[in-house]
Formats: sequence, structure tokens, C-alpha cells
Amino acid sequence: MATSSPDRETFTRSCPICEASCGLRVEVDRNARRILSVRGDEDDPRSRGYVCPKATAVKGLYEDPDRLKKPLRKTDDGWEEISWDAAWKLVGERLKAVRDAHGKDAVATYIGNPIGHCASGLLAVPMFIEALQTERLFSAASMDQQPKNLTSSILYGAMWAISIPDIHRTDYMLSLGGNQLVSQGSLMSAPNAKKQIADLQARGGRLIVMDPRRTETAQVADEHHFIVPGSDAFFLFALVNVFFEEGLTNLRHLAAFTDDVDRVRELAVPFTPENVADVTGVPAEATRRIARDFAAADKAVCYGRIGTCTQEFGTLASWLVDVMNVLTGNLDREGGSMFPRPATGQSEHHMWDGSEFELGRWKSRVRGLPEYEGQLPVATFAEELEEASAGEERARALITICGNPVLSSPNGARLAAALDELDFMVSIDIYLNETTRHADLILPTTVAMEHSNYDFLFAGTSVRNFARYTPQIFEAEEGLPNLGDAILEVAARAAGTEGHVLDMMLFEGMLATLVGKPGTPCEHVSVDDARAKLPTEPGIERLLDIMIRTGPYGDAFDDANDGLNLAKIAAAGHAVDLGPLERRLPEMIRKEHGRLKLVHEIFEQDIERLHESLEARRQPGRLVLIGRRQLQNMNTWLHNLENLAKGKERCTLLVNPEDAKQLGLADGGEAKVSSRAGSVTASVQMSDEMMPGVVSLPHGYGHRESDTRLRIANEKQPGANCNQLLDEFSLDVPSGTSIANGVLVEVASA
Ligand SMILES: Nc1nc2c(c(=O)[nH]1)N[C@H]1C(S)=C(S)[C@@H](COP(=O)(O)OP(=O)(O)OC[C@H]3O[C@@H](n4cnc5c(=O)[nH]c(N)nc54)[C@H](O)[C@@H]3O)O[C@H]1N2
Ligand SMILES: Nc1nc2c(c(=O)[nH]1)N[C@H]1C(S)=C(S)[C@@H](COP(=O)(O)OP(=O)(O)OC[C@H]3O[C@@H](n4cnc5c(=O)[nH]c(N)nc54)[C@H](O)[C@@H]3O)O[C@H]1N2
Ligand code: SF4
Ligand SMILES: [Mo]
Repeated sequence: MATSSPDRETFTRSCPICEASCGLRVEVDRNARRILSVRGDEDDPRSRGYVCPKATAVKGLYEDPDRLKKPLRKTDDGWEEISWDAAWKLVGERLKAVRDAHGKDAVATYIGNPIGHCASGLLAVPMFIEALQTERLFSAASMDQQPKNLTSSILYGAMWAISIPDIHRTDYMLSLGGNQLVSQGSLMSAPNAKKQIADLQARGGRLIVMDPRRTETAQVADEHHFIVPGSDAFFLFALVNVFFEEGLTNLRHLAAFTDDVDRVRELAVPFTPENVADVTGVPAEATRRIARDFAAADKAVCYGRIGTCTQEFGTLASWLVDVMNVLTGNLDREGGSMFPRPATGQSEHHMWDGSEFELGRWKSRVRGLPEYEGQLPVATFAEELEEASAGEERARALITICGNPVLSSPNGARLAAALDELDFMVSIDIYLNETTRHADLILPTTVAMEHSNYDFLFAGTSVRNFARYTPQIFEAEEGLPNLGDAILEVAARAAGTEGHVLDMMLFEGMLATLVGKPGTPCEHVSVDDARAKLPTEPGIERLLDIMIRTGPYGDAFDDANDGLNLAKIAAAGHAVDLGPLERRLPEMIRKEHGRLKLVHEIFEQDIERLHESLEARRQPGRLVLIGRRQLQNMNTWLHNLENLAKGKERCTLLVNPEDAKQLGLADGGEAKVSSRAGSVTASVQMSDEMMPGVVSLPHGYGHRESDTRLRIANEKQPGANCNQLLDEFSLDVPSGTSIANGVLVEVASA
């Protein structure tokens, strides 16, 4: 939405940096192609003017002189800019050559986090996967929410059927391993987390935080308890144990379609609060009281995030979070944990193709780790590329898509070396950074103001239903594609065709699947009638319009219907509020039997591993590392913006003062942190925020290569790459997720 004056126009848009997706007001001079200011949009119904410091990245990225705008090809004399035609031709030749000589699995691919914030990218990925057919697909998911995806696949039949805290209506929120004040809420998209929590408390509600660090969120919570990293499954089992022992379970509406409650009771028997207290660090009385308070609250919600996912028992902890909500009848209930309903329809039951959950349809070549949803764990990435590990079976080419795995995944040094063994590497990325410096070709894409967008993924994780479209403001530079077009073009060239062919296939495929589908409001609409009402231009608009019109709030291609279409959402100029979360079970369950079966053999087997780890965890003197996020960072990639990189060194090792004393560390001094995988040095920051026996380093740092183009990052916030300490062999076994929290380390003065 624009207010006019040729050299000073204001547009509203959604912030594409984190899940909160706040509303922004951006002032621009379109003639001069300049962004004049970026502020919060007071009229946005979701964020009401709130923004965090990272909102300015919309301007910073657009203006960053280090950002790439032309394809860069590596030559013996360094990088050279080449034309787009030459770039696409090169991609086609090199990828096709590898596929012809070594087969489809010789082309590996890695997809990083920013794709989640980009509709064109998200919509292109299924076609990209279809065209490449590679068994070697890696992504940031196995460093992130994969345990939650897996438990949702098992329980509800869909990886994104993740329930979200109904923070606006709850009385009691038990939050484990999330730091909403900094992350702005993840798998609970909610702008202005601080206000959401204050509102909860003003209503008389309470927030209880379980975290090995007294975080920013813990400081505003009603209770904070230290918990030993990786021990959440023990703690949650102990709460479940108390529910059964004290007769506190009450499944309410869920009882009619939930199975295996008795089996859960049996499984919880050994985990009494007293039995696990020394392992969790939570006193038994506190555990018992939390169980009683949770069960007594009229509306309660248990929620877990990164700290409960990227740890030794990520799957069990993620599962037990849902078990807590089920046993107290708080799943799919107001004020509990509920399933969002995005307007684009991806969570509708009719999107289910009838197939049941399967894990391990293929395995990684070297270690035999199972695929999940078509992906292999990023922990196996390096070895699948190395001749020494994978021999003739190794991948010879790699496509990276907005990811920086050299810094974001375990043992980046090994991965960096493996990247140099490749015959061909192409990176779709806006920076020459620690990962893309290994590429033969870097293909940049447009940034926020140069393409249109739609909040596709995070409308599915929001605490209230909403729909939002963001228009393009600036023309892109000549040839510069948006992320989705670049992905389609790369896939097309590898398959010997061109991007527009895949774009058309995507469009026609979507029309054929969604229009006229039996059992939907569009059952009697013909594909031709629908096509006549859609934008004719290629791109995301016509795809989104199909999804929205056929979706749960859609107009079903009927002009007399007051339902939604893309034009109506765009005309709103802000997020369109679609109301509070509503009940969706059991209709949403995508299973043959349509029942919520709480126990699966995958959980049963892992509980044996949980039992086995009890004794190991009782060893005294364990020192473990956890991560931490910071307001000015976004994983590895915003450190090159002056106003976000300025200030004190941020990549410090937080150490409890008692530990520091024992380890002989001085505040501000250098420490060497070592693990089985490697070692890094960092300056020590003593802090009683830390649980004794736990140290913390933020991730995303380690900007230390002189041949990148990250002038500001390298100079102002180089930091240390904490992922050098992460071991590619330490996994949450069922989901293949890497352990980033609870890594055994030794620390000494450097
Ligand atoms: N130790 C530890 N490690 C972690 C985590 C942790 O908590 N602890 N967290 C993990 C999590 S949750 C995640 S999501 C991953 C993230 O892991 P990655 O996705 O691998 O890393 P990012 O830093 O998000 O990388 C973003 C890349 O995309 C590029 N980029 C940014 N915007 C655009 C764009 O608009 N277009 C294009 N083409 N490129 C763009 C950037 O230049 C950068 O190269 O890190 C994981 N790593
Ligand atoms: N400013 C900023 N915001 C971001 C990001 C960012 O890099 N910067 N990244 C975005 C991304 S990609 C994601 S996935 C989200 C993540 O969103 P969050 O999960 O909310 O983010 P974190 O700050 O990593 O919170 C994890 C918390 O878990 C705690 N923890 C560590 N180990 C354990 C454990 O074993 N048990 C328990 N109970 N707690 C533990 C840590 O101390 C930390 O406070 O944030 C998103 N938002
Ligand atoms: S909280 Fe996230 S979405 Fe909101 S302004 Fe900050 S970075 Fe953007
Ligand atoms: Mo993430």
C-alpha cells in the first residue's frame, strides 16, 4: 500500500527476517532507488508497530556494497563476473555432465533457512526435487526442528502439523528450550514476544521457563528453573509420571479418538521426579509442583523449541511436549496448543495423498542413516562428498540454496575440505561467504524490496491465523532472478530444459490438483474457468491465487462469494487477521484410521536409549556446551551490516563464576574450548545466568576467511565457529538431528 509523492512513497510490507514476520512501513525514493527509512507499522494487526533492530536489515541488505548482483565464476585468477546467459549455460553443462557420468545421486543439494521466509523459493522446491531426483538432499532442518517434524509425522501424519501455543488465551505456559524475547518466538510466530508475555501475566497467567541459562525470557518469567542440557525427556517423563500417579490426567475432548494412554503410563513408571532429579537438576518437589500446577490450570500449554530439539533426546522431548498437552486435554483446545490454519490450504486434510508415514525409504551411502521426508541428516553431509569415505559412490556436484553450512552445521572444517573435492559447486546466494567461497559459480538473487512475497510457511506457525501478501517495490537489476526462479532455472538446466518450462508445469500441475478436487468447495469448478480468473504472468501470484481461492477461506473462484483471493489480501495492505486458532482434530489427522495413537515403536526404541543414558549422565564433573541467540544476529548472515555488527564483541563464552574459578578462567581472558570434534578460542564472560557445569557460545560466527566478501563481518564480529565443537557423529538418533546443546567440552585458559 503506497502513499504518494514521487520521491517519498511509503509502502507497508512484512519483515522477511524472522518468523514473527512483523509489519513494516518502508519509505522509499523509487526514482533514486533508495530506501529512506524502515519503521514498525502501527496499523499492522499482528505487530502494532513493533519491530526489533533487525528490521533495518531490509535497508542494510539492499544497500550492502558486498551483496552480489551478478553471477560470479571462479577462475585461476580469482572471481569474474559473467553474464546470466553464460551462467545458466555453465550450470546446465556441468550438472548434466555429472548426472550423465555418475547418476542422479551424484548431484547433492543443501537448502538453508532463508528459504522459509521466501514464498517463491518455497513453492519452487518441490519441483526442484522432482527434477533432480537426488537422494542426497540436505538442509538446515536437521540442525533445527526436525524432531518436531518427525513426531508430528508420527502422531498426526504430517510433518508441519505442529501445534502452537495459544499464548493469547492460556493461563499457564511451560516453555522449554526457547528464548522468545530474543528469537521472537519460533514455531509460535508472534511479534513482540515481550508484550505477549506481559499480557499473559496481566491476565493472571503464568510463564514457567526451563533453561540451562537464565535467559532474557527467563528473567521476565514467573518461574525459571535450570535444567541440565539434554535432560528434558527425563523431566517431561517425570511430569507425566506425576499426572498418572496423582490421578491428574484429563483428556477431555481428546478421549474420543486417542489411543495408547495406558502404554504411556507404563513407560513413565521408572521416571519418578525423585529418580531423575540428579540428572535433570530440577528438584523433585519442584517437578511435582509444576505437574500439579499444569494439571490444575484451566488452560495450560507445554511448548519446546531449539533447546528441546537439537539435543541428545530431541525426538523424545518433542513427543513428550505433545503428550503433556494431550494428557491434560490441552491439545487442540483454546488456551492450549492449537493447529493454525493457513489460507493457502497446506494444512487441509484433502492435501493428504493417502500414504502413511515412512522413514528410511533410502539410506545415506556411508553411514546408512535413514532419509526422512526425502532428506538426509546434515551430519552425514561431508562424508557423502569425500572420496575417502564414499569412494566411487560419492557426490560430485553440489547445489547450495541460501545456506551457509560451513558455519551452521557440525564440523564445518571437514565440510569445507569436502567441498573442495567436488567437480562442480553452484551456490544460489547473495554473499561470497564461508560456504560460497568453495563454489565454482555463485548465482545471486533479489532481496526483499525487489520481489513480491507471501508469508507462506509462518502463517502455519502463527499464534493467530492470518494472510499476508507483500508487493515488489523496486525493479530488480537486469537478469537478477528471484529465489524461486533461480531454483527452477538450475533444476531445469540440470534436466536439460529451461526454467519457464518448469514454472508452467508447476502452474498447470497445481491447477489440475487443486481445482475440481472432490470433497472441496471447488469440486464443480472447471480448470478452464479457474484459469480464466487467474493472473497470466508467470510467478508466485498465480500459484498463490489458486491456493487461496481453493483454500479454507477462499472464494472458490466464485465472484459472488465473499471469500478470499490474492487480490483481496493484497488490497488490505497489512496482514489480514483470520481470527484466533480453532479446533482442528480429529479431522486434520492424516492417517488411515484417523485416530491419535500416542505411542509408536520409534519412541519405544528410543526410550531404551534414554534408560541407558541415565547412568552416563550421573558421572560427576561433566561440563557441557549450549548455544545462544542474540537480537542483532540471524544465524550466520547479518554480521555484514554495519548497524547490526557494531558494538562490543558478542561471541563470548558465558561461564558460571564458580566454574570459572575452578577452571582458572578470568573474566575477559581467553579460553580454549575443546571437544571430541575440535577446539576454538573465545573470550570469557563470567555470568551467574549460567547453570553451573554449563557454558554457552552463540552460533553463526567464525568469519575468518580473507577470501570472502564480508568486510564488516570479518572486521567487526569475526567470533569463533562454535560448530567446530559439534560432532557429526552425535545425533538425536530417531530424527538424525545434530546435537548442538549439551556437547561435552573441556575448557582451559588459553
Ligand atoms: N551450534 C548451533 N548451530 C546452529 C543452530 C544452533 O542453534 N546452534 N541453529 C541452526 C538453525 S535453527 C538453523 S535454521 C541453521 C541455519 O543454517 P543455514 O541456513 O545454513 O545458515 P544461514 O545463516 O541461515 O544461511 C543463510 C545463507 O543464505 C544467504 N541468504 C540470505 N538471504 C538470502 C536471500 O534472500 N537470497 C539468497 N539467495 N540467499 C540469501 C546468506 O548469504 C547465507 O549464505 O543454523 C543451525 N546451526
Ligand atoms: N535474533 C535472532 N532471532 C532468531 C534467530 C537468530 O539467529 N537470531 N534464529 C531463528 C531461528 S533459525 C530459529 S530456529 C529460532 C529458534 O528459536 P528459540 O529456540 O527460541 O531460540 P534460542 O535462543 O536458540 O533458544 C533456545 C534456548 O534453549 C536453551 N537450551 C539449550 N539447551 C537446552 C536443553 O537441553 N534444554 C532446555 N530446556 N533448554 C536448552 C538455550 O539456553 C536457549 O535459551 O530463532 C529464530 N529467531
Ligand atoms: S522480530 Fe523478526 S520479523 Fe519482527 S522486525 Fe525483528 S527480524 Fe523482523
Ligand atoms: Mo532455525
